[in-house]
Amino acid sequence: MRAGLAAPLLATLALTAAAGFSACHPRAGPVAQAEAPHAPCLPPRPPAAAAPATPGMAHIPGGRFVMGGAPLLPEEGPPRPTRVAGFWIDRTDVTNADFARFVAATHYVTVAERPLDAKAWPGLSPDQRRPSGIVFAGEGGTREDAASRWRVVPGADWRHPKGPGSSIAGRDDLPVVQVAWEDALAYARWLGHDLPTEAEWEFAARGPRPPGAAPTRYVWGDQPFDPKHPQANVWQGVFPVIDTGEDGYRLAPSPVGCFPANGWGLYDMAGDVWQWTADWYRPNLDPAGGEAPAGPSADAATDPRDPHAAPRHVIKGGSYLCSPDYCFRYRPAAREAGPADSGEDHVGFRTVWRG
Ligand SMILES: [Ca+2]
Repeated sequence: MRAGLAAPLLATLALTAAAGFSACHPRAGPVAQAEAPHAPCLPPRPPAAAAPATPGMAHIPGGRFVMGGAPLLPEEGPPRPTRVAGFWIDRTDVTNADFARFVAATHYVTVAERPLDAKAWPGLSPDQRRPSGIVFAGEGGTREDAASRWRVVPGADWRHPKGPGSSIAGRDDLPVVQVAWEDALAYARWLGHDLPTEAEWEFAARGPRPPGAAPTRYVWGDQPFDPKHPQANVWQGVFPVIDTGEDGYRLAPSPVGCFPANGWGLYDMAGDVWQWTADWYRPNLDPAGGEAPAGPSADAATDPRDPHAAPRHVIKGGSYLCSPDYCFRYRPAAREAGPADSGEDHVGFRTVWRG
C-alpha cells in the first residue's frame, strides 16, 4: 500500500517478512535497477478484443478439482473439493502493449499515477502523497529486514515500472505491472471481461487432469524447479542476497510466453508476476465454500498479519522474486494478499470472460 509510509503499518513489515512476502513498504526513494529490453518469446499475436470475441484466450471447460493443498504454507489449505463453471481466460498476462491500447482508448489514469487524497491521509505530507508505486529495492539485506527491500518510489507507474529512470520502451511483450486491483478490473471491464475468481485461476493453472488424478505440486507436474531446464521465471540463489538469473531473467519479469505453457495453453501461471484475482483475501479456504466459490465478502476479508490494513485481494502465481528457499509461492495452491490500492513492480493480471 502506498500509504505504507504511515507509522502503524511499519509493524506489518516484520510479519510479512516472516511470511516471505512484503505487502507494505516504508521507504521512499529512488531505486537504481536497469530495465533491459527483452526480445519477445511468442510470435505476434492479435490484440485483445471485446467480448464475445476471444483472440488470445483459451476456453476452460468447467469441472471439479481439489483447490488448495495440504498446506506447505499456512494460508493455502485445507484442500477443498471445488467446482467451477466453464470460462475463457487470457493465454498470457496482460502486456504493456495491451494496457497501452486501453489507456489510449480510454485515457484511464492508474492508481499509481494519482496523488493520495489529502482528506483520506491527513497525516501525510504533500511529498508523501505524490503519485508513486512500490518497487523492489534490489539484492541485499536480510530476509527479516523487509523495510530495506521495498521502496515507495514517486513516479513509479506502469510506464516507469521502477521509477522515473525506467521505461517500458522495447518491452511491449512484458506483463504490465504497477497496476492496482482497480486498474486491472477497469481494463477487464473495458473488454467486457472480468478478473478470475481465485478458484477459476487455480483450476486454469492446474491444467487438464484425468478424472481422479492427484493434484500436482506445480503447474508443470511434481518435479522441483530445475535451473538447467527452467519451467518458469523465478529467483535462483539465496533470497534476497543474489538472484543468479539462471532462468535467463535476473531481477526482472520476462516477456510473456517464454516458458512452456500448461495443458490448456496458458503461459506463466507460475512465476514472472503475481496475478490479481477477484476474490477478497482471508487466510485459508472455507471448507464449505467449494461450489463455484467467489471468496469472502469485503467485510469478511482479513489478513491477520496486518489486521488494521484495508481489505486485500488474493493474488496468485508467485513472481520472479520467489525462490525455492523463500516465498515458494509459484505453486497453484499458493496464495497471497495483495494491497488493492497499490501498484507494484511484481504484480500483473489476466482476464476472464464467462460467456
Ligand atoms: Ca528469474
